[in-house]
Amino acid sequence: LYFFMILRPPSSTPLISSAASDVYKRQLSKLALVTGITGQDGSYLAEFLLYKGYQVHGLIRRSSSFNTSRIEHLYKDPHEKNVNLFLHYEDMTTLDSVYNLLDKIKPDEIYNLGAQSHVQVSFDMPTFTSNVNALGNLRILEALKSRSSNVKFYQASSSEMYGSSPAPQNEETQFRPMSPYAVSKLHAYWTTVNYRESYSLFASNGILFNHESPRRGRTFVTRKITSAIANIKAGVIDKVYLGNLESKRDWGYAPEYVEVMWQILQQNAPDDFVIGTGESRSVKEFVEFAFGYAGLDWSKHVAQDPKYFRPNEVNELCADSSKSQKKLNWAPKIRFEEIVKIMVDADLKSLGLKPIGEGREIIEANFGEWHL
Ligand code: NAP
Ligand code: G4F
Repeated sequence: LYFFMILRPPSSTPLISSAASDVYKRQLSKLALVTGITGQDGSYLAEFLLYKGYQVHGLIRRSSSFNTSRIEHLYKDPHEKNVNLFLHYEDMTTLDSVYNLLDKIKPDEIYNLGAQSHVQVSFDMPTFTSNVNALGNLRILEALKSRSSNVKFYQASSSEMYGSSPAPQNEETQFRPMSPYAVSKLHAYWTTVNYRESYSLFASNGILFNHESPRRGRTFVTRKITSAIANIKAGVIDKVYLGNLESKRDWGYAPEYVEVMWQILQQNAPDDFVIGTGESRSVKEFVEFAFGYAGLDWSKHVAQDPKYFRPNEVNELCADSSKSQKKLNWAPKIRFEEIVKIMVDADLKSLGLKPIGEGREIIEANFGEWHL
């Protein structure tokens, strides 16, 4: 009940009432609207924007169980003083209140991160995936168009869109999507470009390669592995079942990637940017390194189950981020081994086990300020 009290958005009164606009006084430098704020990236982005002095408005969807665990530490009751984070119920499949929200809160920046983001699930739920990912983006851009808005819009595009195009991939590489998820993201990508070119909206795509963290959902392969390691160490399970171990991904560290989302919207002109580390590793390499770091023999604990193989597989993703390096002066700090260490340590700690210890040091050496 306590958590419900502190976390619930102000749902008993209309979120957008005439009085509400008084609440959102523009005492702060800028105001951002974030879809997908309860997800991995949304939660880090909210943290980063609050640190930058933004007032942050997040859309969350109604759920019968808590879906706000990643932003619990950021949320304050709106009746308190100096509240800079506000939550609004919405769903990407309808976005009923998006026009009202734009009128009332007048955001300077919109980060569209809300998505059915699981590739394998998209094969089971293709129309839902498209409704959320493709039409959700279109709903926001239509609203922006109709308001001839000066809002800056960021679209969370994905390296998954490259599909079968050979690595390395950059902004010029042909898209050859291989999943309903990729197709839906491609729709959103092109809608963003199209609305930029047709209506002069400040609308940019970040084409982000895989990025991970201790906040990664537990059904994505990296977190599934690191969480299994902690559970094996704790004696809760003995085996983890995976699918294809041969596919290769370019894995980066999520907190760094939300910083660059913000940077993309601070440019003078809208544009599209590839963001990745330029290093591609197989799922098997992730398994070997993560189990090795935790002092476990992976071959005793990893088995394969055909149910985790996809109808179609993207074999290799590897970013050529040279445009971002040049134009945004962006380069990744945290590399593959370090991400694995950070994630294994965090999962050990969350089960009350002693972390191996290097994960914390890596964060302290590379971050400060907003990400501690
Ligand atoms: P995530 O953890 O799965 O978060 C997705 C967010 O979208 C969650 O807040 C989720 O809410 C919300 N959402 C899903 N369906 C919704 C709906 N119908 N209405 C409203 N909200 C909905 O994803 P992520 O890893 O943070 O990724 C953020 C974005 O970047 C996504 O668009 C993803 O496709 C894209 N992307 C991610 C990566 C990556 O490697 N992480 C790479 C490239 C692009 P609940 O919490 O209620 O589920
Ligand atoms: O962790 P994954 O599910 O990530 P995937 O499919 O690359 O998608 C992620 O990255 C995209 C960017 O390229 C995002 F747009 C997307 O939203 C998401 O964040 O799977 C990674 C690889 C795949 O090749 C998969 O087949 O791991 C393989 N894999 C092997 N066993 C598994 C498993 N993936 C999952 N989820 N679960 C397994 O048991």
